[in-house]
Amino acid sequence: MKDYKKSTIYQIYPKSFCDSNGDGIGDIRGIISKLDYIKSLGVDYIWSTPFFTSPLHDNGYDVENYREINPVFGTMEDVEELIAKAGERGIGIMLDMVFNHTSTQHEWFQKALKGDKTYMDYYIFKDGTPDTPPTNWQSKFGGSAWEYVSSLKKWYLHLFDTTQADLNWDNPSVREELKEILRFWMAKGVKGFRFDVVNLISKPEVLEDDETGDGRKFYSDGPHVHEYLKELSADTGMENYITVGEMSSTNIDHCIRYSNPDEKELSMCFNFHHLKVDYKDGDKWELMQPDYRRLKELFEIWQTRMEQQNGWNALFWCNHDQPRIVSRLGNEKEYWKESAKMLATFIHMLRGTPYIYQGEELGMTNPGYSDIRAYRDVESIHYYNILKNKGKTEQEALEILSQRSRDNGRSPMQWDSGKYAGFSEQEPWISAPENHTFINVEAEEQDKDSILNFYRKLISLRKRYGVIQEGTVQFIDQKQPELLVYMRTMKGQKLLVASNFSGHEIVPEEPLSFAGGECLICNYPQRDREDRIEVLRPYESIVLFCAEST
Ligand code: TEU
Ligand code: CA
Repeated sequence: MKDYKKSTIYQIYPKSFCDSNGDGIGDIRGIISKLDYIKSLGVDYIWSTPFFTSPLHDNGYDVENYREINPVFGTMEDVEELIAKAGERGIGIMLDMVFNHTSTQHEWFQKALKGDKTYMDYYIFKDGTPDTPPTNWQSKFGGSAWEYVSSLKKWYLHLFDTTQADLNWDNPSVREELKEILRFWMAKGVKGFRFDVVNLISKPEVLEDDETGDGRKFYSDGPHVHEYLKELSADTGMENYITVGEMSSTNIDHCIRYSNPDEKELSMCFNFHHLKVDYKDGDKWELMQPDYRRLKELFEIWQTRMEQQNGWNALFWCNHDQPRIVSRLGNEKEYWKESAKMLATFIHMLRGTPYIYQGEELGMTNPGYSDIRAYRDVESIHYYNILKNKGKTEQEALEILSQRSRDNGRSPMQWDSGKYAGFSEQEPWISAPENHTFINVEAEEQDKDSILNFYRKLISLRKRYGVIQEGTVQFIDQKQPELLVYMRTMKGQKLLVASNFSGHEIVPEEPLSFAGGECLICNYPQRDREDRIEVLRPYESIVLFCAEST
Protein backbone atom coordinates (compact mmCIF):
# COMPACT_ATOMS: atom_id res chain seq x y z
CA MET A 1 0.00 0.00 0.00
CA LYS A 2 1.21 3.45 -0.84
CA ASP A 3 2.56 5.61 1.92
CA TYR A 4 -0.04 8.32 1.47
CA LYS A 5 -2.75 5.89 2.47
CA LYS A 6 -1.23 5.63 5.95
CA SER A 7 -0.41 9.28 6.40
CA THR A 8 -1.83 12.26 8.17
CA ILE A 9 -1.12 15.74 6.87
CA TYR A 10 -0.84 19.03 8.71
CA GLN A 11 -1.75 22.18 6.82
CA ILE A 12 0.02 25.45 7.55
CA TYR A 13 -1.05 28.91 6.46
CA PRO A 14 2.33 30.60 6.95
CA LYS A 15 0.98 34.11 7.29
CA SER A 16 -0.96 33.07 10.41
CA PHE A 17 1.21 30.36 11.92
CA CYS A 18 4.18 31.90 13.71
CA ASP A 19 6.01 35.20 13.33
CA SER A 20 9.74 34.90 14.00
CA ASN A 21 10.86 38.49 13.41
CA GLY A 22 8.18 40.59 15.02
CA ASP A 23 6.59 42.20 11.98
CA GLY A 24 3.18 40.73 12.82
CA ILE A 25 3.26 38.35 9.85
CA GLY A 26 3.99 34.65 10.13
CA ASP A 27 7.02 33.36 8.23
CA ILE A 28 9.14 30.35 7.29
CA ARG A 29 11.51 30.69 10.24
CA GLY A 30 8.42 30.66 12.42
CA ILE A 31 7.47 27.29 10.95
CA ILE A 32 11.01 25.97 11.49
CA SER A 33 10.81 27.01 15.14
CA LYS A 34 7.68 24.89 15.58
CA LEU A 35 8.82 21.71 13.85
CA ASP A 36 9.18 19.84 17.13
CA TYR A 37 5.59 20.69 17.98
CA ILE A 38 4.43 19.44 14.58
CA LYS A 39 6.52 16.32 14.99
CA SER A 40 4.90 15.74 18.39
CA LEU A 41 1.52 15.46 16.68
CA GLY A 42 2.72 12.42 14.77
CA VAL A 43 1.93 13.77 11.30
CA ASP A 44 3.82 12.68 8.20
CA TYR A 45 3.62 15.70 5.93
CA ILE A 46 3.23 19.44 6.13
CA TRP A 47 1.33 21.14 3.36
CA SER A 48 2.15 24.82 3.34
CA THR A 49 0.01 27.27 1.39
CA PRO A 50 2.03 29.49 -1.00
CA PHE A 51 4.98 31.60 0.14
CA PHE A 52 6.25 32.57 -3.31
CA THR A 53 6.71 36.15 -4.42
CA SER A 54 3.33 37.72 -4.76
CA PRO A 55 1.57 41.05 -4.35
CA LEU A 56 -0.59 39.16 -1.82
CA HIS A 57 -3.94 40.36 -3.12
CA ASP A 58 -5.12 36.83 -2.37
CA ASN A 59 -2.49 36.05 0.27
CA GLY A 60 -0.11 34.30 -2.09
CA TYR A 61 -2.58 32.51 -4.37
CA ASP A 62 -1.59 35.24 -6.80
CA VAL A 63 1.93 34.08 -7.64
CA GLU A 64 4.43 36.41 -9.25
CA ASN A 65 7.34 33.99 -9.42
CA TYR A 66 7.05 30.30 -8.58
CA ARG A 67 10.77 29.95 -7.94
CA GLU A 68 11.24 32.85 -5.56
CA ILE A 69 10.30 33.31 -1.94
CA ASN A 70 8.36 36.34 -0.85
CA PRO A 71 10.71 38.31 1.45
CA VAL A 72 7.80 38.81 3.85
CA PHE A 73 7.99 35.06 4.51
CA GLY A 74 11.76 34.58 4.25
CA THR A 75 14.41 33.45 1.81
CA MET A 76 15.17 30.43 -0.36
CA GLU A 77 17.73 29.39 2.30
CA ASP A 78 14.95 29.37 4.89
CA VAL A 79 12.83 27.12 2.70
CA GLU A 80 15.76 24.77 2.11
CA GLU A 81 16.33 24.65 5.84
CA LEU A 82 12.65 23.95 6.40
CA ILE A 83 12.75 21.05 3.94
CA ALA A 84 15.91 19.66 5.54
CA LYS A 85 14.85 20.04 9.18
CA ALA A 86 11.39 18.64 8.52
CA GLY A 87 13.10 15.75 6.71
CA GLU A 88 15.28 15.05 9.76
CA ARG A 89 12.09 14.62 11.70
CA GLY A 90 10.57 12.29 9.15
CA ILE A 91 8.19 14.94 7.85
CA GLY A 92 7.82 15.67 4.14
CA ILE A 93 7.02 19.13 2.81
CA MET A 94 4.21 19.56 0.31
CA LEU A 95 4.03 22.78 -1.64
CA ASP A 96 0.98 24.52 -3.01
CA MET A 97 1.05 24.88 -6.79
CA VAL A 98 -1.29 27.55 -8.04
CA PHE A 99 -1.34 26.58 -11.70
CA ASN A 100 -4.81 27.64 -12.78
CA HIS A 101 -3.75 31.28 -12.78
CA THR A 102 -0.84 33.60 -12.08
CA SER A 103 -0.67 37.04 -10.57
CA THR A 104 -1.02 39.79 -13.15
CA GLN A 105 2.41 40.82 -11.78
CA HIS A 106 3.95 37.65 -13.18
CA GLU A 107 6.43 38.46 -15.94
CA TRP A 108 4.43 36.36 -18.41
CA PHE A 109 1.39 38.52 -17.89
CA GLN A 110 3.44 41.69 -17.91
CA LYS A 111 4.84 40.71 -21.30
CA ALA A 112 1.36 39.85 -22.51
CA LEU A 113 0.17 43.29 -21.47
CA LYS A 114 2.84 44.81 -23.69
CA GLY A 115 1.32 42.95 -26.62
CA ASP A 116 3.88 40.13 -26.83
CA LYS A 117 1.97 37.49 -28.81
CA THR A 118 3.85 34.54 -27.30
CA TYR A 119 2.83 35.52 -23.81
CA MET A 120 -0.65 36.67 -24.71
CA ASP A 121 -1.18 33.06 -25.68
CA TYR A 122 -0.23 32.03 -22.11
CA TYR A 123 -3.52 33.50 -20.93
CA ILE A 124 -7.09 33.65 -22.11
CA PHE A 125 -7.53 36.90 -24.01
CA LYS A 126 -10.66 37.59 -26.06
CA ASP A 127 -11.48 40.48 -28.38
CA GLY A 128 -14.25 42.85 -27.43
CA THR A 129 -15.50 46.32 -26.74
CA PRO A 130 -15.12 47.90 -23.30
CA ASP A 131 -18.81 47.53 -22.45
CA THR A 132 -19.52 43.85 -23.17
CA PRO A 133 -17.44 41.05 -21.67
CA PRO A 134 -17.02 37.95 -23.87
CA THR A 135 -19.35 35.91 -21.65
CA ASN A 136 -21.51 36.48 -18.59
CA TRP A 137 -19.28 34.30 -16.39
CA GLN A 138 -18.85 35.41 -12.80
CA SER A 139 -15.68 35.51 -10.74
CA LYS A 140 -15.69 33.25 -7.65
CA PHE A 141 -14.98 36.38 -5.64
CA GLY A 142 -17.94 38.31 -7.11
CA GLY A 143 -18.35 40.42 -10.26
CA SER A 144 -17.50 39.59 -13.87
CA ALA A 145 -14.83 36.97 -14.59
CA TRP A 146 -13.45 39.24 -17.33
CA GLU A 147 -11.27 42.33 -17.16
CA TYR A 148 -10.77 44.71 -20.06
CA VAL A 149 -7.31 45.87 -21.14
CA SER A 150 -7.83 49.00 -23.18
CA SER A 151 -4.33 49.08 -24.69
CA LEU A 152 -4.96 45.64 -26.21
CA LYS A 153 -8.69 46.09 -26.80
CA LYS A 154 -9.08 42.67 -25.28
CA TRP A 155 -10.53 41.04 -22.19
CA TYR A 156 -8.72 38.47 -20.09
CA LEU A 157 -10.34 35.74 -18.02
CA HIS A 158 -9.94 35.60 -14.24
CA LEU A 159 -12.07 33.08 -12.39
CA PHE A 160 -10.83 34.61 -9.12
CA ASP A 161 -9.58 38.14 -8.40
CA THR A 162 -8.89 40.56 -11.27
CA THR A 163 -5.21 40.23 -10.34
CA GLN A 164 -5.32 36.43 -10.89
CA ALA A 165 -5.30 35.81 -14.65
CA ASP A 166 -6.23 32.30 -15.81
CA LEU A 167 -3.53 30.41 -17.69
CA ASN A 168 -4.17 28.88 -21.09
CA TRP A 169 -3.43 25.19 -20.55
CA ASP A 170 -4.25 24.44 -24.19
CA ASN A 171 -0.92 26.07 -25.01
CA PRO A 172 1.80 23.34 -24.76
CA SER A 173 4.41 25.95 -23.77
CA VAL A 174 2.39 26.77 -20.68
CA ARG A 175 2.29 23.12 -19.71
CA GLU A 176 6.07 22.85 -20.21
CA GLU A 177 6.69 25.90 -18.03
CA LEU A 178 4.60 24.39 -15.24
CA LYS A 179 6.42 21.05 -15.44
CA GLU A 180 9.72 22.92 -15.08
CA ILE A 181 8.43 24.52 -11.90
CA LEU A 182 7.57 21.12 -10.47
CA ARG A 183 11.01 19.77 -11.38
CA PHE A 184 12.64 22.77 -9.73
CA TRP A 185 10.90 22.00 -6.42
CA MET A 186 11.39 18.26 -6.70
CA ALA A 187 15.12 18.92 -6.97
CA LYS A 188 14.92 20.90 -3.74
CA GLY A 189 13.61 17.84 -1.95
CA VAL A 190 9.94 18.54 -1.44
CA LYS A 191 7.87 15.40 -1.09
CA GLY A 192 4.55 16.41 -2.53
CA PHE A 193 2.24 18.98 -4.00
CA ARG A 194 -1.21 20.34 -3.50
CA PHE A 195 -2.67 21.69 -6.72
CA ASP A 196 -4.93 24.68 -6.32
CA VAL A 197 -8.33 24.47 -8.10
CA VAL A 198 -6.74 22.08 -10.55
CA ASN A 199 -10.03 20.86 -11.99
CA LEU A 200 -10.60 24.33 -13.47
CA ILE A 201 -7.56 24.35 -15.74
CA SER A 202 -9.22 23.19 -18.96
CA LYS A 203 -11.63 25.64 -20.52
CA PRO A 204 -13.80 24.80 -23.53
CA GLU A 205 -12.61 25.85 -26.93
CA VAL A 206 -15.63 28.03 -27.57
CA LEU A 207 -16.72 30.17 -24.65
CA GLU A 208 -20.43 30.87 -24.33
CA ASP A 209 -22.83 32.52 -21.91
CA ASP A 210 -24.19 30.48 -19.06
CA GLU A 211 -27.95 30.94 -19.09
CA THR A 212 -28.47 29.14 -15.81
CA GLY A 213 -25.37 29.77 -13.73
CA ASP A 214 -22.08 31.57 -13.29
CA GLY A 215 -20.17 29.66 -15.97
CA ARG A 216 -18.71 26.95 -13.75
CA LYS A 217 -20.47 24.14 -15.64
CA PHE A 218 -18.29 24.89 -18.67
CA TYR A 219 -14.89 24.76 -17.02
CA SER A 220 -15.21 22.61 -13.85
CA ASP A 221 -13.69 19.21 -14.72
CA GLY A 222 -13.25 20.69 -18.20
CA PRO A 223 -12.72 18.89 -21.51
CA HIS A 224 -8.97 18.11 -21.30
CA VAL A 225 -8.37 18.10 -17.57
CA HIS A 226 -7.60 14.39 -17.23
CA GLU A 227 -5.32 14.41 -20.24
CA TYR A 228 -3.37 17.39 -18.88
CA LEU A 229 -2.97 15.84 -15.45
CA LYS A 230 -1.73 12.57 -16.95
CA GLU A 231 0.79 14.48 -19.02
CA LEU A 232 1.97 16.51 -16.03
CA SER A 233 2.43 13.35 -14.03
CA ALA A 234 4.14 11.30 -16.77
CA ASP A 235 6.57 14.06 -17.67
CA THR A 236 7.67 14.95 -14.16
CA GLY A 237 7.67 11.65 -12.29
CA MET A 238 4.97 13.06 -10.06
CA GLU A 239 3.73 9.55 -9.39
CA ASN A 240 6.46 9.16 -6.78
CA TYR A 241 5.21 12.16 -4.84
CA ILE A 242 2.14 12.63 -2.73
CA THR A 243 -0.27 14.82 -4.64
CA VAL A 244 -3.66 16.26 -3.87
CA GLY A 245 -5.89 18.24 -6.16
CA GLU A 246 -8.29 20.82 -4.89
CA MET A 247 -11.48 20.23 -6.86
CA SER A 248 -14.00 23.01 -7.08
CA SER A 249 -17.66 22.11 -7.80
CA THR A 250 -16.60 18.68 -8.95
CA ASN A 251 -18.40 15.35 -8.99
CA ILE A 252 -17.54 11.89 -7.79
CA ASP A 253 -17.01 10.31 -11.19
CA HIS A 254 -14.28 12.79 -11.99
CA CYS A 255 -12.73 12.43 -8.53
CA ILE A 256 -12.52 8.68 -8.98
CA ARG A 257 -10.60 9.25 -12.18
CA TYR A 258 -8.33 11.89 -10.66
CA SER A 259 -7.38 9.66 -7.75
CA ASN A 260 -7.50 6.08 -9.01
CA PRO A 261 -3.81 4.99 -9.15
CA ASP A 262 -4.38 3.25 -12.48
CA GLU A 263 -5.16 6.59 -14.08
CA LYS A 264 -1.81 8.05 -12.98
CA GLU A 265 -3.14 11.53 -12.30
CA LEU A 266 -3.12 12.40 -8.57
CA SER A 267 -2.98 10.62 -5.22
CA MET A 268 -6.24 12.12 -3.95
CA CYS A 269 -8.79 14.91 -4.13
CA PHE A 270 -10.39 17.51 -1.95
CA ASN A 271 -14.03 18.12 -2.65
CA PHE A 272 -16.31 20.54 -0.81
CA HIS A 273 -19.78 19.07 -1.03
CA HIS A 274 -19.88 18.18 2.67
CA LEU A 275 -19.01 21.78 3.54
CA LYS A 276 -22.00 23.18 1.70
CA VAL A 277 -24.71 21.49 3.78
CA ASP A 278 -25.31 24.79 5.53
CA TYR A 279 -25.48 26.89 2.35
CA LYS A 280 -29.05 27.94 1.62
CA ASP A 281 -29.86 26.95 -1.98
CA GLY A 282 -26.16 26.40 -2.50
CA ASP A 283 -25.39 30.03 -1.71
CA LYS A 284 -22.47 30.41 0.70
CA TRP A 285 -23.68 33.90 1.61
CA GLU A 286 -27.12 32.77 2.83
CA LEU A 287 -27.14 31.25 6.31
CA MET A 288 -28.90 28.00 7.08
CA GLN A 289 -28.82 25.32 9.77
CA PRO A 290 -26.74 22.33 8.62
CA ASP A 291 -28.72 19.61 6.87
CA TYR A 292 -27.44 16.50 8.65
CA ARG A 293 -29.37 14.11 6.47
CA ARG A 294 -27.51 15.50 3.48
CA LEU A 295 -24.20 15.41 5.35
CA LYS A 296 -24.66 11.74 6.12
CA GLU A 297 -25.72 10.96 2.57
CA LEU A 298 -22.69 12.75 1.11
CA PHE A 299 -20.22 10.93 3.33
CA GLU A 300 -21.86 7.64 2.57
CA ILE A 301 -21.71 8.21 -1.18
CA TRP A 302 -18.17 9.55 -1.28
CA GLN A 303 -16.83 6.90 1.07
CA THR A 304 -18.43 3.88 -0.52
CA ARG A 305 -18.11 4.81 -4.16
CA MET A 306 -14.50 5.88 -3.85
CA GLU A 307 -13.76 2.56 -2.23
CA GLN A 308 -15.63 0.52 -4.83
CA GLN A 309 -13.85 2.26 -7.68
CA ASN A 310 -10.44 2.53 -6.11
CA GLY A 311 -10.42 6.28 -5.65
CA TRP A 312 -8.94 8.04 -2.64
CA ASN A 313 -10.39 10.92 -0.59
CA ALA A 314 -8.59 13.70 1.18
CA LEU A 315 -10.49 13.94 4.48
CA PHE A 316 -10.95 17.32 6.08
CA TRP A 317 -13.19 19.77 7.88
CA CYS A 318 -11.00 22.85 7.94
CA ASN A 319 -8.64 24.80 5.74
CA HIS A 320 -7.64 28.40 5.14
CA ASP A 321 -10.83 29.05 3.15
CA GLN A 322 -13.27 27.62 5.67
CA PRO A 323 -14.76 28.74 8.95
CA ARG A 324 -13.70 26.70 11.99
CA ILE A 325 -15.58 23.42 12.22
CA VAL A 326 -16.23 23.54 15.97
CA SER A 327 -18.07 26.84 15.46
CA ARG A 328 -19.92 25.42 12.50
CA LEU A 329 -21.00 21.84 13.17
CA GLY A 330 -20.05 21.75 16.85
CA ASN A 331 -20.98 23.87 19.82
CA GLU A 332 -18.12 26.14 20.80
CA LYS A 333 -19.83 27.16 24.06
CA GLU A 334 -21.43 24.32 26.08
CA TYR A 335 -19.74 21.40 24.32
CA TRP A 336 -16.56 22.89 23.00
CA LYS A 337 -14.30 19.99 23.92
CA GLU A 338 -16.79 17.22 23.25
CA SER A 339 -17.89 18.50 19.87
CA ALA A 340 -14.35 19.26 18.65
CA LYS A 341 -13.31 15.73 19.58
CA MET A 342 -16.38 14.13 18.01
CA LEU A 343 -15.80 15.94 14.72
CA ALA A 344 -12.17 14.87 14.76
CA THR A 345 -13.02 11.24 15.46
CA PHE A 346 -15.57 11.10 12.67
CA ILE A 347 -13.03 12.29 10.07
CA HIS A 348 -9.98 10.45 11.34
CA MET A 349 -11.60 7.01 11.33
CA LEU A 350 -12.78 7.27 7.71
CA ARG A 351 -11.14 5.82 4.62
CA GLY A 352 -8.79 8.40 3.09
CA THR A 353 -5.97 10.69 4.14
CA PRO A 354 -6.85 13.08 6.98
CA TYR A 355 -5.74 16.71 6.91
CA ILE A 356 -5.50 18.83 10.04
CA TYR A 357 -5.51 22.57 9.58
CA GLN A 358 -3.38 24.57 12.02
CA GLY A 359 -5.26 25.22 15.25
CA GLU A 360 -7.95 22.67 14.49
CA GLU A 361 -6.08 20.35 16.84
CA LEU A 362 -6.70 22.91 19.60
CA GLY A 363 -10.37 23.36 18.84
CA MET A 364 -9.78 26.91 17.62
CA THR A 365 -13.04 28.76 16.96
CA ASN A 366 -14.18 31.45 14.55
CA PRO A 367 -12.74 34.72 15.84
CA GLY A 368 -16.12 36.51 15.91
CA TYR A 369 -14.98 39.73 14.25
CA SER A 370 -17.76 42.30 14.53
CA ASP A 371 -16.33 45.19 12.53
CA ILE A 372 -15.62 45.19 8.81
CA ARG A 373 -12.23 46.71 9.57
CA ALA A 374 -11.17 43.45 11.22
CA TYR A 375 -11.38 41.60 7.88
CA ARG A 376 -8.52 41.25 5.43
CA ASP A 377 -9.72 38.75 2.83
CA VAL A 378 -10.42 40.02 -0.68
CA GLU A 379 -13.46 37.75 -1.05
CA SER A 380 -14.93 38.83 2.30
CA ILE A 381 -14.56 42.50 1.52
CA HIS A 382 -16.12 42.11 -1.94
CA TYR A 383 -19.04 40.14 -0.58
CA TYR A 384 -19.60 42.57 2.28
CA ASN A 385 -20.32 45.19 -0.37
CA ILE A 386 -22.30 42.84 -2.57
CA LEU A 387 -24.49 41.81 0.39
CA LYS A 388 -25.13 45.43 1.32
CA ASN A 389 -25.98 46.28 -2.29
CA LYS A 390 -28.42 43.39 -2.28
CA GLY A 391 -30.26 45.05 0.59
CA LYS A 392 -28.80 43.37 3.66
CA THR A 393 -28.28 45.69 6.61
CA GLU A 394 -24.79 46.33 7.96
CA GLN A 395 -25.58 44.04 10.90
CA GLU A 396 -26.84 41.24 8.67
CA ALA A 397 -23.83 41.48 6.40
CA LEU A 398 -21.48 41.33 9.38
CA GLU A 399 -23.35 38.38 10.86
CA ILE A 400 -22.97 36.49 7.58
CA LEU A 401 -19.25 37.29 7.39
CA SER A 402 -18.72 36.20 10.98
CA GLN A 403 -19.95 32.76 9.98
CA ARG A 404 -18.78 32.50 6.38
CA SER A 405 -15.69 34.61 5.85
CA ARG A 406 -12.47 32.85 4.94
CA ASP A 407 -10.79 35.02 7.59
CA ASN A 408 -12.47 32.80 10.20
CA GLY A 409 -9.77 30.28 9.43
CA ARG A 410 -6.97 32.81 9.21
CA SER A 411 -6.77 34.27 12.71
CA PRO A 412 -3.35 33.75 14.32
CA MET A 413 -2.40 30.31 15.61
CA GLN A 414 -2.92 30.32 19.37
CA TRP A 415 0.33 29.29 21.01
CA ASP A 416 -0.16 30.74 24.48
CA SER A 417 -2.25 33.12 26.54
CA GLY A 418 0.07 36.10 25.96
CA LYS A 419 -0.95 39.38 24.40
CA TYR A 420 -0.78 38.24 20.79
CA ALA A 421 -1.47 34.57 21.49
CA GLY A 422 2.26 33.82 21.28
CA PHE A 423 2.00 34.27 17.52
CA SER A 424 4.05 37.46 17.44
CA GLU A 425 5.64 40.13 19.61
CA GLN A 426 3.85 42.75 17.59
CA GLU A 427 0.25 43.34 16.64
CA PRO A 428 -0.61 40.60 14.12
CA TRP A 429 -1.80 41.41 10.60
CA ILE A 430 -5.18 39.96 11.62
CA SER A 431 -6.34 39.76 15.21
CA ALA A 432 -6.62 36.76 17.53
CA PRO A 433 -9.86 36.08 19.38
CA GLU A 434 -10.19 36.62 23.14
CA ASN A 435 -10.43 32.90 23.77
CA HIS A 436 -6.72 32.46 23.10
CA THR A 437 -6.37 32.91 26.86
CA PHE A 438 -7.56 29.31 27.30
CA ILE A 439 -7.55 27.80 23.80
CA ASN A 440 -3.82 27.56 23.16
CA VAL A 441 -1.00 25.05 22.76
CA GLU A 442 0.60 25.78 26.12
CA ALA A 443 -2.61 25.20 28.08
CA GLU A 444 -3.55 22.10 26.12
CA GLU A 445 -0.13 20.52 26.55
CA GLN A 446 -0.78 20.58 30.30
CA ASP A 447 -4.26 19.08 30.08
CA LYS A 448 -4.20 15.32 29.63
CA ASP A 449 -7.76 15.45 28.41
CA SER A 450 -7.24 18.29 25.90
CA ILE A 451 -8.38 18.38 22.30
CA LEU A 452 -4.71 18.53 21.33
CA ASN A 453 -3.89 15.27 23.10
CA PHE A 454 -7.00 13.69 21.64
CA TYR A 455 -5.79 14.51 18.11
CA ARG A 456 -2.44 12.94 18.93
CA LYS A 457 -4.23 9.79 19.94
CA LEU A 458 -6.32 9.70 16.76
CA ILE A 459 -3.22 10.13 14.60
CA SER A 460 -1.45 7.31 16.38
CA LEU A 461 -4.45 4.99 15.99
CA ARG A 462 -4.28 5.30 12.21
CA LYS A 463 -0.63 4.27 12.39
CA ARG A 464 -1.40 1.25 14.52
CA TYR A 465 -4.54 -0.20 12.95
CA GLY A 466 -4.62 -1.51 9.43
CA VAL A 467 -8.40 -1.38 9.46
CA ILE A 468 -8.31 2.42 9.77
CA GLN A 469 -5.91 2.68 6.84
CA GLU A 470 -7.40 0.23 4.44
CA GLY A 471 -10.58 -1.27 5.83
CA THR A 472 -13.76 -1.17 3.77
CA VAL A 473 -16.49 1.28 4.83
CA GLN A 474 -20.11 0.66 5.42
CA PHE A 475 -22.59 3.21 6.73
CA ILE A 476 -25.27 1.86 9.02
CA ASP A 477 -28.66 3.40 8.58
CA GLN A 478 -30.00 5.36 11.54
CA LYS A 479 -33.32 7.11 11.86
CA GLN A 480 -31.93 10.23 13.51
CA PRO A 481 -30.24 12.53 10.98
CA GLU A 482 -27.66 13.60 13.56
CA LEU A 483 -26.52 10.09 14.34
CA LEU A 484 -23.80 8.91 11.96
CA VAL A 485 -22.57 5.36 12.29
CA TYR A 486 -20.15 3.47 10.12
CA MET A 487 -18.17 0.26 10.21
CA ARG A 488 -14.70 -0.39 8.90
CA THR A 489 -13.69 -3.95 8.14
CA MET A 490 -10.64 -5.85 7.01
CA LYS A 491 -9.43 -9.35 7.53
CA GLY A 492 -9.45 -10.02 11.21
CA GLN A 493 -10.28 -6.45 12.29
CA LYS A 494 -13.54 -4.58 12.67
CA LEU A 495 -14.31 -1.07 13.79
CA LEU A 496 -17.57 0.60 14.70
CA VAL A 497 -17.63 4.41 14.77
CA ALA A 498 -20.70 6.15 16.15
CA SER A 499 -21.00 9.92 16.29
CA ASN A 500 -23.71 12.14 17.68
CA PHE A 501 -23.70 15.41 15.75
CA SER A 502 -26.24 17.00 18.09
CA GLY A 503 -26.25 18.69 21.48
CA HIS A 504 -28.85 16.28 22.87
CA GLU A 505 -28.84 12.61 23.78
CA ILE A 506 -29.70 10.18 21.03
CA VAL A 507 -31.16 6.75 21.62
CA PRO A 508 -30.65 4.63 18.51
CA GLU A 509 -33.71 2.70 17.42
CA GLU A 510 -31.80 -0.50 17.95
CA PRO A 511 -28.90 -0.45 20.43
CA LEU A 512 -25.62 -0.62 18.52
CA SER A 513 -24.17 -3.90 19.53
CA PHE A 514 -20.68 -5.02 18.78
CA ALA A 515 -19.84 -8.33 20.32
CA GLY A 516 -16.34 -8.57 21.69
CA GLY A 517 -15.84 -4.86 21.15
CA GLU A 518 -13.42 -2.79 23.17
CA CYS A 519 -13.32 0.98 23.19
CA LEU A 520 -10.42 2.44 21.22
CA ILE A 521 -11.28 6.04 21.84
CA CYS A 522 -14.22 8.02 23.18
CA ASN A 523 -14.67 11.71 23.96
CA TYR A 524 -16.48 11.00 27.25
CA PRO A 525 -15.38 9.07 30.32
CA GLN A 526 -15.66 5.29 30.23
CA ARG A 527 -18.94 3.51 29.57
CA ASP A 528 -20.31 0.59 31.58
CA ARG A 529 -20.61 -1.70 28.60
CA GLU A 530 -18.62 -1.30 25.48
CA ASP A 531 -20.14 -3.97 23.32
CA ARG A 532 -23.56 -2.34 23.36
CA ILE A 533 -24.41 1.35 22.88
CA GLU A 534 -27.89 2.22 24.04
CA VAL A 535 -27.56 5.98 24.15
CA LEU A 536 -25.14 8.55 22.83
CA ARG A 537 -24.49 11.59 24.98
CA PRO A 538 -24.41 15.11 23.41
CA TYR A 539 -21.72 15.17 20.70
CA GLU A 540 -20.45 11.82 21.89
CA SER A 541 -18.32 9.78 19.58
CA ILE A 542 -17.16 6.31 20.29
CA VAL A 543 -14.91 3.93 18.40
CA LEU A 544 -15.21 0.21 19.14
CA PHE A 545 -12.67 -2.28 17.93
CA CYS A 546 -12.94 -6.00 17.60
CA ALA A 547 -10.31 -8.49 16.47
CA GLU A 548 -12.20 -11.33 14.85
CA SER A 549 -10.93 -14.80 14.40
CA THR A 550 -11.87 -15.64 10.82
O1 TEU B 1 -9.69 28.08 -3.37
C1 TEU B 1 -10.62 27.72 -4.32
C2 TEU B 1 -12.02 28.06 -4.10
O2 TEU B 1 -12.78 28.11 -5.03
C3 TEU B 1 -12.61 28.26 -2.77
O3 TEU B 1 -12.13 27.67 -1.70
C4 TEU B 1 -12.99 29.67 -2.61
O4 TEU B 1 -12.12 30.36 -1.75
C5 TEU B 1 -14.37 29.70 -2.04
O5 TEU B 1 -15.13 28.71 -2.65
C6 TEU B 1 -15.02 30.99 -2.36
O6 TEU B 1 -16.28 31.01 -1.76
C7 TEU B 1 -8.35 28.09 -3.72
C8 TEU B 1 -7.51 28.53 -2.55
O7 TEU B 1 -7.62 27.59 -1.54
C9 TEU B 1 -7.93 29.90 -2.14
O8 TEU B 1 -7.30 30.35 -0.98
C10 TEU B 1 -7.65 30.81 -3.30
O9 TEU B 1 -8.15 32.10 -3.04
C11 TEU B 1 -8.28 30.31 -4.60
O10 TEU B 1 -8.08 28.93 -4.82
C12 TEU B 1 -7.67 31.02 -5.78
O11 TEU B 1 -6.34 30.64 -5.95
CA1 CA C 1 7.43 37.80 10.22
